[in-house]
Amino acid sequence: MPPLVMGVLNVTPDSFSDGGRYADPHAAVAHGLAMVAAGADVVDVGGESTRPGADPVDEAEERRRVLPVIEALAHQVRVSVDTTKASVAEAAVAVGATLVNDVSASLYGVAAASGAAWVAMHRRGAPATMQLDPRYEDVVHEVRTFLLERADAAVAAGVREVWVDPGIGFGKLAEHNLTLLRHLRALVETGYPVLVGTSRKAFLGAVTGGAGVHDRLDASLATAVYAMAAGAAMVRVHDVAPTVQAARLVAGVEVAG
Ligand code: HH2
Repeated sequence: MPPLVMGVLNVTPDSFSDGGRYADPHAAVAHGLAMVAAGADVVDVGGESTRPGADPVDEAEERRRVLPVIEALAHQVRVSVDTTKASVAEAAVAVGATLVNDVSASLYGVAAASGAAWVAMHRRGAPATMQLDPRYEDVVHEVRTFLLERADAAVAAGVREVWVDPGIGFGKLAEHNLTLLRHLRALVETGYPVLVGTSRKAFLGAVTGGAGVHDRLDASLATAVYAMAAGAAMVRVHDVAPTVQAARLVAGVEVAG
């Protein structure tokens, strides 16, 4: 089985790479269906940007943005909801989402109560300040320890499907992101399936010598392949079609004699 591909669907005016493109629900559903046609295994619907410095969104507005889109897509594909708010996660599961993608790593109670799966992502600090001066003694150890503790707590609470995600770009410098990718196996070895999101992120620009946000496809694919070859079970991406090809290639290499 190739690694899974999660397509990003931001129903927001201000996400870092596609903000405003899918703020209208019809445009959002159409883009979600296009990602399904391109081979997405999961569509990740978010109504609040997590980019550094983003403005918070209130609960009612976030629900208004994501629920119609989730409801329309959930018949066609597995849908995750990208949220840090319990009420939004609950409402999303009620209209068909089966995975709570939780960058705050705090909502496993919602997953346990509703039977949904849960992604615990590591981040350091809040979006407004997380990139100011992130420091780690040992980033791999700290991220792994945090995620294991959260994942084990979720299992103990009764969540049946728990994912872990190193949170590339969330309170991390380029060097931290690269170190986490290099040592991704330390997360894979926990036994929890690993999700990785590098798509179009700022460190790709830094490493490639300045590629702008819409000029990072090649670097995004390179990191997705790196992560999948290291054992990531799912990658979260904006560009689904080329990533599906890359995932099939990785799977083909892995079964080759
Ligand atoms: N990255 C973003 C948002 N959600 N969830 C997981 N599990 N892992 C990630 O790496 C991750 C995530 C940021 O990307 P994007 O959704 O494109 O932008 P924004 O947060 O500005 O909407």
